[in-house]
Amino acid sequence: MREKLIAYLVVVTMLMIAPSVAFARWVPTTKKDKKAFDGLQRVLVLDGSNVHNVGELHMHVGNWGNFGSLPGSANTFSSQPSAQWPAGSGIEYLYASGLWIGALKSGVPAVTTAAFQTEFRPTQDPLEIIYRTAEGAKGGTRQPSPDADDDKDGLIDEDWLNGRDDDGDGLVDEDFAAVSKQMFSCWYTDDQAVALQIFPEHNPLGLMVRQESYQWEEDRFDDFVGIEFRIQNIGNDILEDLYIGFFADCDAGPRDRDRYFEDDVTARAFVPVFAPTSDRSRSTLRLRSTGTATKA
Ligand SMILES: [Ca+2]
Ligand SMILES: [Ca+2]
Ligand SMILES: [Ca+2]
Ligand SMILES: [Ca+2]
Repeated sequence: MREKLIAYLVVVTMLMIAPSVAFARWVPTTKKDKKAFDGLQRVLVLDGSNVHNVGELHMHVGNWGNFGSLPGSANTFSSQPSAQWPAGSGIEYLYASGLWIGALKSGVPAVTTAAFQTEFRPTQDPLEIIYRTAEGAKGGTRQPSPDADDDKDGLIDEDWLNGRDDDGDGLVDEDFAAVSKQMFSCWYTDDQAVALQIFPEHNPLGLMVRQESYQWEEDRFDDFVGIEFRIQNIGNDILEDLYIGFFADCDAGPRDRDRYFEDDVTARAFVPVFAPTSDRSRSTLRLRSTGTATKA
């Protein structure tokens, strides 16, 4: 019986992710690295339009587990805010970061990364873009509202925002949960053929990641972007000892100053992670993380 593992993680305060690599600016130089970015397929949203910008932290969100805009790079979206705070200041706190997931795959350790190696990717279906919504959107009512079952079919939020008819009722995204003033929704996997072509050493865990990110505009809640990941084992291997983390290259400084990242000082933040529920009978794991740290 294939074991299913679903992990749920909320990370707030992207601005504060521990900067393990401070000014190790990465620019694709080798043929392989350039190929990795050249190989970004059309379903990846590369036009820079997907930026959280209703709060004070303006942050680019990719639909392949990547955050930040890689300022100064040759990418099509590098002129967009990376993780800029306060809004409009031109002060960046991030070059790029990305989701990492490691586990024992049938006893063999394997790790999938979103940065800098783009091993998470959406499918080639043009529907696999990044979707934008906000509280109040049609179909997006959520609990505790009594109208959370938008289509009155007895199920709540059964057709999440992905451009698809997930419940087979002929309607697309007719009942999902819209969170915050600005929400992005997307999904990707770690076993796409293009990732294996570019990174032949990549050993997929067989994961599907559903990602939503949120931002609010009220003064008390506008200094962060919240991100939720729902991670599912869609492969045929049992995954054990699963770890979730982020790679982050936190170049900090005014983006219009040449080599602004060279005077960065690093610090580490220890963010508490706890598992409020664990339903072993369904092989379900829920993780929630919140935390803050200080800027060095
Ligand atoms: Ca419903
Ligand atoms: Ca539907
Ligand atoms: Ca849907
Ligand atoms: Ca709903």
